[in-house]
Amino acid sequence: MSSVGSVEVVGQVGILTIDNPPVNALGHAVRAALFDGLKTLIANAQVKGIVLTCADRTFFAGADISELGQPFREPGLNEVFDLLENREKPVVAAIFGTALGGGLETALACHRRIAVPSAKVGLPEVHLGVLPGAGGTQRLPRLVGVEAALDIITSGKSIAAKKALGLGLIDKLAEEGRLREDAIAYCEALIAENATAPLDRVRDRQDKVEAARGKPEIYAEFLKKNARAFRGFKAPFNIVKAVEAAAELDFDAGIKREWELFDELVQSTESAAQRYFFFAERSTTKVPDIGKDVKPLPINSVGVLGAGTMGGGITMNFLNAGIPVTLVETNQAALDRGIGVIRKNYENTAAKGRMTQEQVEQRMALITPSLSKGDLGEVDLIIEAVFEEMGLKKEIFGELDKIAKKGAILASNTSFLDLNEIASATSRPEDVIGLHFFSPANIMRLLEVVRGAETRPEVVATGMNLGKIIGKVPVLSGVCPGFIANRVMAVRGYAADQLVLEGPTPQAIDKALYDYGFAMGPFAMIDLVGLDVIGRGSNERTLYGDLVALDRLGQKKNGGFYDYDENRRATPSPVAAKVIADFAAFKGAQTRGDITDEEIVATTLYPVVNEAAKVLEEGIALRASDIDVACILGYNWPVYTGGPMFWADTVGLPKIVEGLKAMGMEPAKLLVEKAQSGGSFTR
Ligand code: 3H9
Repeated sequence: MSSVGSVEVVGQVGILTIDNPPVNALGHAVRAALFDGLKTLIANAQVKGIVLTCADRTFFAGADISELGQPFREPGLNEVFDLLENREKPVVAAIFGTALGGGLETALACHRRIAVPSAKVGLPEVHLGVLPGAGGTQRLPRLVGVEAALDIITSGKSIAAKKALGLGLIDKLAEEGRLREDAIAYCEALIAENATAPLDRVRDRQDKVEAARGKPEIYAEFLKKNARAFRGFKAPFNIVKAVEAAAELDFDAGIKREWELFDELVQSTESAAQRYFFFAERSTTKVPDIGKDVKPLPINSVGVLGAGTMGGGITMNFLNAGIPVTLVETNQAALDRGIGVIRKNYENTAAKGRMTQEQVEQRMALITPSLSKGDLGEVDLIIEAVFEEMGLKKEIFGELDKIAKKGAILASNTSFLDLNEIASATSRPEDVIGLHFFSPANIMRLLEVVRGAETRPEVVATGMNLGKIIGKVPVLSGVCPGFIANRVMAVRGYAADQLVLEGPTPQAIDKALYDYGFAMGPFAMIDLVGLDVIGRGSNERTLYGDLVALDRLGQKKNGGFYDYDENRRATPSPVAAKVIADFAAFKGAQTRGDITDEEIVATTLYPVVNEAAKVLEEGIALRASDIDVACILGYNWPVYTGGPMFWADTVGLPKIVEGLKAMGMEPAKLLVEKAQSGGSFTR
């Protein structure tokens, strides 16, 4: 046998075990080992049934993602599946960990599936911009029905073993810790049964797919119901077509159709971008000068200063992870209000059935409310989440320096202030770090970890490790105004503010960016946030200031760039149009003629690419993919474009350089260098 596969025989049962760490991905070596192992066991006359399983931490977690889109090497999964679906010997998949994608498809090609209760199964290919291309779209509907299959495959979500049993996706639960024994016993029972009954295969089951035959309305309704979630993506549409093929075609024709639809996706830029993002997300924690020998410090207790929206959201992350939080406010009313909001958030989750009341109480019991910073003397990590004002932050850090125990981490949630200046207010700048959460902090997955000039490696490692503890993706940033995501995305806003003075309406600009894939355009966004957040306090005359002067604060009052009806539906605003025209005249802005959506996108997003190149050039971000991860997770940049850097490579760097010059902007040095040398940021 090869180095990744081994066979053994226990009585009448042959056991084929694959061992390909870390997650037993079904790359070429694994497929070859499966093929050889199965052939060996099928040829062995003593063996009457087969158990297929894996070593280490999980059943196959899917095809090897790095092989997708590469030239294909035999044997393919379908050849392996032909052996699994042999008619002589029953094959039982023994599942633990996560049987995902091609891993679950392998299990579906076995005659039976047994899993421990902690196992999870799913078809997450949609997140990689593809569909299950090894029979998943054809076999799953045969087990669970077309509607459940549509839901499972387009959502990509994992299903716990117990639920999978209820759905008919697996056949039996094993006792936790006894998978091998239970799988062998199950296989022996099948061997005995098989003496009297022919082996049945998932591919032969027809009742569930026949029930859906000739019903195109199922797919039309499903697409309509999910129009918002599927917008911009390609994979969900091909998945729906493939599942429809399962109902309408015979199995072999369905497999052929599935492959065509898979192939179309795997060649697409959208899938390339999503696969790039998969690895990009996982590489953020690799910090070149912080090796595995630098151990993160233990975080068993946390203090949060400020119980407002940010402080409350930050607190929830730790409560969810079972870590006690001392939450400090300056007055009782603010403290009560903050804690009330946290409770309400949890109760809403419980009302939706996603949490029990007991879990709500367990989390709430982890909060120690306090009106004194003096109560933070023993916590391992203190996160300051107060008003963005340097004087205030320095005062607080000066106090914390006196209160916090030796070695405690002092973190600021500042979103644009100079962390080094904040750290200078303490006698221990080596223990100071930025932990920049994005609002709503309990939901958004991005955590920017800001490394100050003096932050010690253990403290950086602890910040990066927090991602694992609280389920965020940490991206390391150096110190600069706005750090990575806010800094590069602010440029989109400036560009849009300038462009709106040159003729295109707020709705035209918003529409072009919405169609690009953002959840909303910059003007709809500012109306939602409130114009007063930006429009007040400037000494200069500004567009926002002019709107605020008319008491147009956005959705919350009198409309802003749009007018709103009582259902908050936006319509173009003649008042805003006049304010814009007056301000443009005041600024002497040149009006341009007709402008296409493509030009709007270029005018607002090329500057983002330029700023991102500067962030990279200055060493603020470690790598281009970190910037993409930050924009995708912090600003909902559409993942199927890969983020600003991957997108720039798709557009072509010389074109971006020319575009920036045509706008009168100076392209970043790194951008020019790469454009001239035929280089790229991400490919
Ligand atoms: C598919 O199956 C297509 C088929 O339908 C059809 C084909 C014809 N491939 O996430 P972690 C690496 S598409 C390659 O940190 P965790 C990962 O990069 C596939 N590499 O661990 C990381 O490497 P590193 C469908 C993979 O415990 C290391 O393993 N399947 C793959 O937090 C550890 O990963 C999926 O989409 C892979 N398939 O989570 C499942 N998977 O250490 C994708 C992982 O160098 N995987 N790696 O950074 C996952 O969701 C999670 O990795 C899993 C473990 C839940 C399994």
